[in-house]
Amino acid sequence: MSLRYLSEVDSTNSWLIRNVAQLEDGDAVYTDNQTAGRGRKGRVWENLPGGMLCLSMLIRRPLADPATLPLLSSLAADDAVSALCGRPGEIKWPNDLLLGGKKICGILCESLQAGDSACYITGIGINLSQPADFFVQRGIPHGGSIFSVTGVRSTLDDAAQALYTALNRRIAAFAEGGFAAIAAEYRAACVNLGREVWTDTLRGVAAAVDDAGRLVVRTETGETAVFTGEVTVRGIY
Ligand code: BT5
Repeated sequence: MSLRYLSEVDSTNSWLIRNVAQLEDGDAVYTDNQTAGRGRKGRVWENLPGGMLCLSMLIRRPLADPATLPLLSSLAADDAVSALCGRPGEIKWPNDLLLGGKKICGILCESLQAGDSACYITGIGINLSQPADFFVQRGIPHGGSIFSVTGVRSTLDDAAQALYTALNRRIAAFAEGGFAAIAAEYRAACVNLGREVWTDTLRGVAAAVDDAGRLVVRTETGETAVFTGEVTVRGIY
């Protein structure tokens, strides 16, 4: 298990995928200069050299519930943000982390086959020090950094250490118990509950996050549990 700094890399997730054969469970890399950061579904994760933490960790142990690794990751990112600026974030189900209503963190989890076994990567970007106009210029006015929201400056190494510690602290219980092992803390940090939400196919009120990590949406016709990443929450940004 090791945490390694890279001065520049296309994507920390891609670096782990390329080097998986030489890596062990818990190995992680981080940078503050990611030149081709990836979001979900081919979207771009915007980079400002020196302004953000990009960290990816390889998980080679079996996971009871790999589909909820993004939810676990958002809780670990929240731990790190709280440690860095003294203020907890707000998790927007399933895995966006907001601070003061701004998206300060993005998470991309991937799975791959290494030899006979499946392994997983959690890749986490935390905006540390970009000014507010960085987000406006890049067309992401709902984005923010710890600095732009709270005025607190954190160093890259402190942020990487805080996130790596949080991931390691949480991963054992999660690997064995799945989402149920972290459900209570996740629910306490989740801001969707009680709010109006909609997906492509339904509209209602977020009533709960169940023990499988699904968002339970109450509609006029009853309750439906959804496990799709694309949920819009009214009035959250
Ligand atoms: C994400 O995708 O939010 C996942 C981002 C994961 C980045 C990490 S960094 C370490 C690791 N290595 C990688 O290559 N990736 C991971 P998604 O939910 O699809 O959101 C993408 C959207 O977020 C974009 O379309 C923008 O609207 C917005 N966005 C892009 N860059 C941003 C930034 N720096 N801060 C806030 N929002 C951003």
